[in-house]
Amino acid sequence: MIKQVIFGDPIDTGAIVKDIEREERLSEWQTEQLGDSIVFRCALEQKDIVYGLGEQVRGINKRGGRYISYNTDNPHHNDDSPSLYGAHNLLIVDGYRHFGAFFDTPGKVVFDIDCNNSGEIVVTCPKDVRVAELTGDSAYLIAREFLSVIGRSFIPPLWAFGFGQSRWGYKRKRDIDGVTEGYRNNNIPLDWICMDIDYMDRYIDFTVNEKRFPDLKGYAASLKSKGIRLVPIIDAGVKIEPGNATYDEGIRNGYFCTNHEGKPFKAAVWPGMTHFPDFFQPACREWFGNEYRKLTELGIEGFWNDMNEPAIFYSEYTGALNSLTPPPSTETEAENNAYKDYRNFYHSINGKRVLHDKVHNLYGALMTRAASEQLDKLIPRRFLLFSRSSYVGAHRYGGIWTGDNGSAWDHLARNVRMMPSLNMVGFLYSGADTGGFGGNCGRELLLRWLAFSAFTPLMRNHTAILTRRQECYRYGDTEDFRSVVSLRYKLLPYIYSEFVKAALYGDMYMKPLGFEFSDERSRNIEDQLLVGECMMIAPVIEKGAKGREVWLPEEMTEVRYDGENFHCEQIPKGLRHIDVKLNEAVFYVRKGKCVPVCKGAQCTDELDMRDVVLLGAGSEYRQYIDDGSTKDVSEDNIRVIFKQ
Ligand code: MIG
Repeated sequence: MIKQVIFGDPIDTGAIVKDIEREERLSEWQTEQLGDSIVFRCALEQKDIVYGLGEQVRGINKRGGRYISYNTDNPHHNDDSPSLYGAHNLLIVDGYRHFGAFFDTPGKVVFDIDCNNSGEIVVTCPKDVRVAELTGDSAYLIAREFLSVIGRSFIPPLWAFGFGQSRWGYKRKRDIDGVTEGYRNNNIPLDWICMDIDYMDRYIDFTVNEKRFPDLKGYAASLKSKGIRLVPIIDAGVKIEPGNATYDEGIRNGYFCTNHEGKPFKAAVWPGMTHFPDFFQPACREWFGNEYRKLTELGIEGFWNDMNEPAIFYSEYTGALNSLTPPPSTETEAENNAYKDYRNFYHSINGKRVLHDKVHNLYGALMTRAASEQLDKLIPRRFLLFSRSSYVGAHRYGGIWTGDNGSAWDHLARNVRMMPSLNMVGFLYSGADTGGFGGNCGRELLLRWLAFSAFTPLMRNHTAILTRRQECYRYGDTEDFRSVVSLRYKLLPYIYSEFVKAALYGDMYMKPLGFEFSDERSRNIEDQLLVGECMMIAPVIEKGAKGREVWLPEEMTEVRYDGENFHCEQIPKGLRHIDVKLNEAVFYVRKGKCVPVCKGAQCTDELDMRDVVLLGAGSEYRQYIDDGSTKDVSEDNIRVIFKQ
């Protein structure tokens, strides 16, 4: 069941696309207006688990923490950082009773989830907010109800489920050639390579540095013939550069955010001083989205949108170099320059001037929407698009990556815990910077991380400039890497099919164990996940570990891929210790189910997903399969295959 209560006069965020019945008051939450805020409270039982919040720190169970939805660029985040790159204001309480709430506002929201041992949740929102209240028989059913009102997930093409390699600092064609050769020569599969800001002319959006990337069109075509796509980055800020068409058109049409005096707001990002497109204006969205044409005309079919919180180094008001100040780890410290600047510029929303701070969390989501709506017209096939900043609703337009993390074991663990939370709020196509963005990634960490990312829809190795080279062929003996990345390709018939079915049916692709199993052990597991309807994974996320403990809530088939063959073993319900070598990824096929695997290939263009073998104790599998790029995604493309 879902109903909504509207407080004040909230702006429509676009998160909810279905009509929901309106009520006067919430059932589970006490409401109190305090000045410009509304505070919602509810008491928790001792064993209640609190799910939700999508891209956030700490556990799958959010209990015991304080979190702030206020999209922030914090590359040095840890479990006490209040804010990350997205705002996903859903909570689901799971215990004797099951209920949830979505706090739908583009402004700042503070969640205190039994942080002071008060035994209650306290949510502080701006006074204009729409609250959707959910009830149901289980946390899983509540999540599904939520997914049913926010609309269908973005579905990228098949190649976007292949492995992607990225690094900030591929400066010229030669660098990309090196990556292509490194992967192909070592027989490690690869489908796409990101182009970071270095490909542009002085970091100006929609330009290409012709000296360093001559004939990008020809280059993109020749790479594509080898089964490799180029995926360039687009930043939010447009360089102030009279004579540049994007800048000139933006100025001429009043498409940029404005300052206190009503002139275009100036802030420094990578290109130097920029203006920010006012994505709240429909005409601006259409214009900016159309600019991607300058790259789609060169054969580009995938993009990543960055710096769209928006990240600000300094502005015409704050002056100081913000990126060099330590990142915020508490709310008060978080009063950095970017936060001050969010009160220094305005949007035009339905003809009204609105301070950015009030609608901050929607900015990145609207950039995604701008790009997606036009790419849909520009490209006759499905395209890849993923963004750093997001709000619920953007999941219909693109995927997300979880922003800047670090080459450290706790970031791998956080990646594992974030995935099911992201799925609850619709972001099925998501993943983290595998191997970690900041810092130097060692061999063991990269292999363990790849063995987890092999199951996430977005599987991309990405790292920052000046860090250790992180491509899979740079760590000596490449055999282990070949084994782990090849497993991903062998599993693509399953991963792709489960992803698309989850999108079609408004379901989650990755789930906490507690969504399907009600025993206390399953409810409290933070390092095992359900993947699709038929699989459970138990990634190794500890340094130096030779294996790990695995909880099987039911009898399952344990599957081990050693680089050559799959080995299956029936395992009874219970606790078990497994050894996991560095070249392995162990997964479990659920009771009575099957997982299809194929032969694998160096790229998805060469993958035969029709020729599959079923692993597991079940007798059939319902496989979604298409040409990998048709926009006509429907249930008609599901076929039932039976075990031989
Ligand atoms: O200020 O484009 O999160 O993935 O490599 C850093 C350079 C800007 C931040 C992104 C990261 C990207 C980097 N960008």
